[in-house]
Amino acid sequence: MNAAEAPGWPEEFAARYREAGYWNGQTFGELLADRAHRSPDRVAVIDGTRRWTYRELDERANAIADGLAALGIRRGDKVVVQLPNIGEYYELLFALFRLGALPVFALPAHRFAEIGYFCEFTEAVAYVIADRHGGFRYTELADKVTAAVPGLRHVIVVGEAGPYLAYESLAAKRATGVLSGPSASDLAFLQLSGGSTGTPKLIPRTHDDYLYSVRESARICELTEDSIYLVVLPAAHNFPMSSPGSLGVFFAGGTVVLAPSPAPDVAFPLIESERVTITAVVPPLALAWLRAAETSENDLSSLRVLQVGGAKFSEEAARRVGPELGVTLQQVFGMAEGLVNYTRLDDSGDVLVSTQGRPISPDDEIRIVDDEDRDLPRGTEGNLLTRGPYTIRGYYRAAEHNASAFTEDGFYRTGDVVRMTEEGNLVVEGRAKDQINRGGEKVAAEEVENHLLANEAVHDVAVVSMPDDFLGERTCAFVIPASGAEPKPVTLRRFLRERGLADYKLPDRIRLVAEFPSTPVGKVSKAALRRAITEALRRKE
Ligand code: J2J
Repeated sequence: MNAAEAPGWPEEFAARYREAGYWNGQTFGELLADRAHRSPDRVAVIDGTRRWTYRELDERANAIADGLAALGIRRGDKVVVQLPNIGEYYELLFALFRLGALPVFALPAHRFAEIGYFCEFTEAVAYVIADRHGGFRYTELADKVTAAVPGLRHVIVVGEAGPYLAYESLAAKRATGVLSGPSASDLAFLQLSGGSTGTPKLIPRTHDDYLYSVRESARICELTEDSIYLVVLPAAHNFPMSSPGSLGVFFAGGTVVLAPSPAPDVAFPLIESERVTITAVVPPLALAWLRAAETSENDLSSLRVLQVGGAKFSEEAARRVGPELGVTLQQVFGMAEGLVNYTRLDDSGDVLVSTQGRPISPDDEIRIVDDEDRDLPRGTEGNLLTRGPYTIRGYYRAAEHNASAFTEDGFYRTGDVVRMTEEGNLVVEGRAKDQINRGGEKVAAEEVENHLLANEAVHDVAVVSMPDDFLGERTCAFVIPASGAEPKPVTLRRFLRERGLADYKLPDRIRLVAEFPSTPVGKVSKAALRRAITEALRRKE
């Protein structure tokens, strides 16, 4: 991988991280092999009535890796993976890790606009889907993607493959050549950034750096062979994958249980029947679970830790978690770019409910600065910058954006506004990046704006967040119509859907205006627009 594609750590930092034992030279493929050797018969994955022991997961990963190799998929190739929470996801993940091919993690909610872009931009050789899920036919999406991206050589389908290649047939294929696996300093995958730019950014993570964060997360969350982790969020999201997530559980030798939906009527029975000990949710889900637990007859007593993260969890709701669910709340403030903060399980009640925790590593460098990058005194809120052994030094193929998203000495500008408490915990106070956090789902304002600007009836547009009791924030698009046009919100929303934008990115509200308020330097004042919509909501307009 050349440095222009994915900027790595300067050699002096890499040497330091190796010396400290953070980067220990193990790959994810080796991690699974090691587990399969040590506890072959323990259950690694549960998906409905299907179970995989560590030995079975290991063997299947090898068989699938052989099948992929037989298709000509090689080390360094990109494979867009868009699977729901099913066991095959982990077989495929480890198969790709072993080959050294890089999964590009898409979410099940993504549609043509996102998938087409990922395939094109990464020059992906394959796209892996389930035939259908949640009432959506992914094979139809694949028809559009293959027509638009000629370089995509294979579509691999779990389930009814139609004209495409059946995932199951991969396990029967045999590779002809010898696999040359990756080394730990190679990229392991490309993860999605929540983003604030017109096109989604991709995050290059190595085996070395990611595995370090996974091992330490497993330790901080006190995972053992007896841990049973329920995956309720989309399995490919960074939180349920690595904080400590499924990979942390595999490291510890515990069991991963897949929930097909996060709804309490699906998740609660699974917690009861599989004796789940830990799970991770976003704030709106925590609220939904708190409400459902009031009347639920399910036995949730096995659950010891409820992790909440992805968006700010209100202190009021946080206070209810311990007493009402009988668990320890753990707040997690993380980002796919790297830095992850946890409240520790033995922190005092006040720290658990009122802070978002502290970093994983003693070598996570934290700076809280003003708009001129000057360090602020402890306790003052400011922009969070970070650098460390598992935080990237640049996005994948994004040299221009990297110049502003990172400082010259390699600190990542998180776009989060935080303060640090006396005892060193971070409290998220707000956001400086142009992004809407819809209950943990991130929407880049500029991306939605660009799509709306493609509509003839739209002269200009500004997308901002508006407060929402349940999701924390929702999306509002202010639109200046083209002269003579009067676009209807439903028409604009349909237009976005037809362009293949994921549903969660569609504006919850669209307001037509004649002009935008501006800042003293003449830019659109998004702060004034946010105030305007907040005020209108308060007046119930
Ligand atoms: C406030 N904002 C938060 C929190 C994330 C673990 C947990 C979450 C993510 C994640 C992750 C927040 N309070 N507790 O990758 O490994 C917002 C911040 C942050 C952005 C990152 C993980 N937890 N956020 O959410 O890449 O704005 O990762 O910069 O999706 O979510 O989003 P994402």
